[in-house]
Amino acid sequence: MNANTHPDLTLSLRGEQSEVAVVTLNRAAKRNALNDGLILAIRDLFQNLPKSVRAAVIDGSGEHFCAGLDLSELSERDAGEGVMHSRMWHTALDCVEKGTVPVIAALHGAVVGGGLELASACHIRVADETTFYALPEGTRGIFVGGGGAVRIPKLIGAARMTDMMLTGRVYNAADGERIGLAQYLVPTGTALDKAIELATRIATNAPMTNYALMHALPRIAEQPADHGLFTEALMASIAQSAPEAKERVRAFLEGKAAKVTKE
Ligand code: 1HE
Repeated sequence: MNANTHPDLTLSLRGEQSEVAVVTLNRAAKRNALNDGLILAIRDLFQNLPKSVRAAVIDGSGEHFCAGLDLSELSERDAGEGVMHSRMWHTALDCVEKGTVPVIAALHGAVVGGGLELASACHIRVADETTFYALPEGTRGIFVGGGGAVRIPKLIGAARMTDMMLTGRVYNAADGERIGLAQYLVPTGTALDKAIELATRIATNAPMTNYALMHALPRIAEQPADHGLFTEALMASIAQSAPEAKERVRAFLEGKAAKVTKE
């Protein structure tokens, strides 16, 4: 199924049960720069994913994943409007990060500024060899405003992010994977296929396990250790009490479920 939810955003459902949503930024002529309409469309789409969807992928059409904020809209805002604009991005990218299903970013070409902020809100990043990462906000006299100040240091540390913004440093695909901007590095042109493969596998997990990974794990990371251990115990008990979890464990004990094997 294909649905145009917004002229610059396409939703396509994949898999036998339409369990994987592929969300494509479709503004290649502007390098998928994110204007207000597109950010709101991302928010609306992730708030209203079809019930069949158990995992999602975001990719970009054309030669680049995303050139970040649409700079042509920047000059129109005063300080108060700037705060509201940044908060709008926060809401939209929270719908990606803390929505209903895990989201995988399929990266190629430029992943810059707000494009890197969008990618950072996803749970897994798959990059092909053409990918490059930058935060040109530093050299454009602005600042990150789409949650990057919170999410990017969690991936690469504050020191590397500070360097990217102070010096305009650009990381290539291999170095990006080395420092933690992406978890997978794949040959040119294959990021979307790899992301769909991963999403298809993720969609077979018990939904409560996926939910716990998206919602409990990042919160536990921000709790004092003692609180984190307690939250972990509560989450573990909720997950394992689901009938589906019991069935899966029984299947393994009866020799009917896959073992863990080397790649
Ligand atoms: C844009 C944008 C944009 C391209 N806003 N229009 N982001 C940046 O500072 C990155 C700015 N973009 C670039 O550095 C380059 O465009 C790219 C490396 C991404 C791609 O280069 P290239 O040679 O493939 O494309 P191009 O010729 O530079 O751009 C094609 C068109 O897209 C051109 O418009 P045209 O009408 O002349 O054809 C560009 O003006 C347009 N375009 N990027 C508006 N970003 C929540 S806060 C987040 C803060 C930020 O994200 S700041 C960082 C913004």
